[in-house]
Amino acid sequence: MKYTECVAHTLVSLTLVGVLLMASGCQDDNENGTELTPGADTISALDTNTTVDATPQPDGAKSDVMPDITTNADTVEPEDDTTTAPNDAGTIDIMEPVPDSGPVEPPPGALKVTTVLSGLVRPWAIDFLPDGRMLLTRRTGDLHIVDTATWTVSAPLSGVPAVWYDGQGGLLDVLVDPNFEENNTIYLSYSEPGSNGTAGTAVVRATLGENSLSQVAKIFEQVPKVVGPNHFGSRLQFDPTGALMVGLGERFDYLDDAQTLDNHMGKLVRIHPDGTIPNDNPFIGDSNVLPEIWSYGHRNIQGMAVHPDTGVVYIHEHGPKGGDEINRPEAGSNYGWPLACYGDHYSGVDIPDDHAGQGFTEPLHYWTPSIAPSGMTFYDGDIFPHWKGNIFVGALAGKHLARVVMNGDEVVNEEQLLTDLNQRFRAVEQGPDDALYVLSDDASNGQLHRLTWE
Ligand SMILES: [Ca+2]
Repeated sequence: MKYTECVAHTLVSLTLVGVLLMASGCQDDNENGTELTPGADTISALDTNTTVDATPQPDGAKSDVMPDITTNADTVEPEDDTTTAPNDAGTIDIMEPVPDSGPVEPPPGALKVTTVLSGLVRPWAIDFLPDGRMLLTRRTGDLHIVDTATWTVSAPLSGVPAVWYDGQGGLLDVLVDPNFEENNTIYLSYSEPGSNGTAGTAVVRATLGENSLSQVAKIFEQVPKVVGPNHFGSRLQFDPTGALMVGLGERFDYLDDAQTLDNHMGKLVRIHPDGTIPNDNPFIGDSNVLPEIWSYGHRNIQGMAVHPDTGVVYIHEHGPKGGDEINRPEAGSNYGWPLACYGDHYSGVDIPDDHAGQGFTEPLHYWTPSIAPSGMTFYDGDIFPHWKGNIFVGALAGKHLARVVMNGDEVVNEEQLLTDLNQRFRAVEQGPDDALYVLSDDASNGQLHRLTWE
């Protein structure tokens, strides 16, 4: 069984629309925008075509910046669950990724970049519906349905919860339920306003209509809500058992809380799609630990992807000055923040690199200096046969799309794509047409690019 993120095979007919290249100037943590006032909400599609060709680079030897790591088999063994579990898939086999037999030669052609949407105000996430249409969130608090045949963006849907739109907060990720054709259900993560100027990440599930959401139900709320505009995470994915994984941030000023388990700061959380808690979570039965917690010691999780062969969830998270990480979170594991990091504090204060020696789990991969990763997908389509199994990660401060080459669970090479566009890349997904869709982050001219090989 494949756990691909997009299962429909509607071939979208593309009306090519234009591009207006625009550097946004946001650097560092890399995330903080330079402009927090919502811009005009007009979304326009321009009428010129733009393509960018790039010469592929061979997948060479392993980079010398990567740590030597040994990965273990994932130990998830779902047990009988007495809680309500609408999507509980029961017992499954979780496999290790199989090492590749070797690099696949690129087919004739080159990377083609077609800009299909422009003028987006603070876009944040995309996901595809089984009929080929696309959902688009904007941090302003707006959810749209995009007709991918005409690249027409709908008016904002009603029914979206009120969001705390400031700093890095607002409407964040969107995820389509694997059984959407039966239940019309989607999930949204967002920064939820609290009392006295506080905020925290929350997740709702809702029924998607043409113009509105209905049956909106909050299924998770990060506690405690705190003041501060940074590090809300967040990304959503389903794990191989049908549980929903919620990747969170440590809310920046609360970094030490990433190491304590009575809060949701810097945690990866695992819940059932209705918000109940799986009874095979790693800390079930420990009264001192919040039972939603799957793993901890994370900093700011803004990427999450499902391995196409194993169904296992991988994440990435921001480091501070260096030390962005890719991890394959295992039940109950501690990923070290803020006690271990391949970067250091912004002040220059050292943070020990060594994870394993301190009892923490080493990352599969890290970036020093930081690229400020956001968005993540495995590629499993036929347009890029030579990129099958690669991980694609958007880079905000790094202003490129990272192609991370995997051999089994080992990272063996990396290539920077789309550097010519000079844009902050917020999200990347594989579409139902097997193209890669890359969303750029901007206060007024966010763009969606369709990547093919022609
Ligand atoms: Ca360090």
